[in-house]
Amino acid sequence: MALLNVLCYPDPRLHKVAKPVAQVDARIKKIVADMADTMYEAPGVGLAATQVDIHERIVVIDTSDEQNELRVFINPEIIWASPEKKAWREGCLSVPEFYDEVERPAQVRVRALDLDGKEFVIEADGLLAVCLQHELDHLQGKVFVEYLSILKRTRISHKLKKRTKELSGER
Ligand code: GNR
Ligand code: NI
Repeated sequence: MALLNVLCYPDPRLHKVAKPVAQVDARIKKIVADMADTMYEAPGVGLAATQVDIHERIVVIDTSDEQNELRVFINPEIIWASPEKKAWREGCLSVPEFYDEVERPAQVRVRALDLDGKEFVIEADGLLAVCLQHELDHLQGKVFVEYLSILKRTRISHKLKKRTKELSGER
């Protein structure tokens, strides 16, 4: 088991755009395993590679109650989004202790590769749809606070900078 360091907003590395994975090989499988360990330890329902400073299109998600249904998405793309929207109270491991409502399409269809490098398509609604869109945003360098007002975002940014400073001073 290996835990990865999760970048904290407003770290500029969270805005890097991830590159597609060329081949699902042992290196990618190791990254996926470490990302899953990191997500479960947090605990979170999803993690994008961008958040652990790996700028490749890799996402892990587990929205199950028992946290025993790991889903892996390599090179994910949203191929359809419903016109119907839904607001959800979102959080992010890179924005600790802040939660706010974001409106997004209620349903999405996503195409990705699995750990065998095989293509699959899933249609999602509810938390899985929210999480997929939240993680795909991370891969584009977008954090959910960018959907909030400038005022809220500035407050969050200041508080997290202060918190990060205090945490590093205590060690
Ligand atoms: O753990 C997480 N919970 C969550 C709740 C509502 C909407 C999105 C999420 S994703 C988040 C983990 C995370 O930061 N993934 O990038
Ligand atoms: Ni997040």
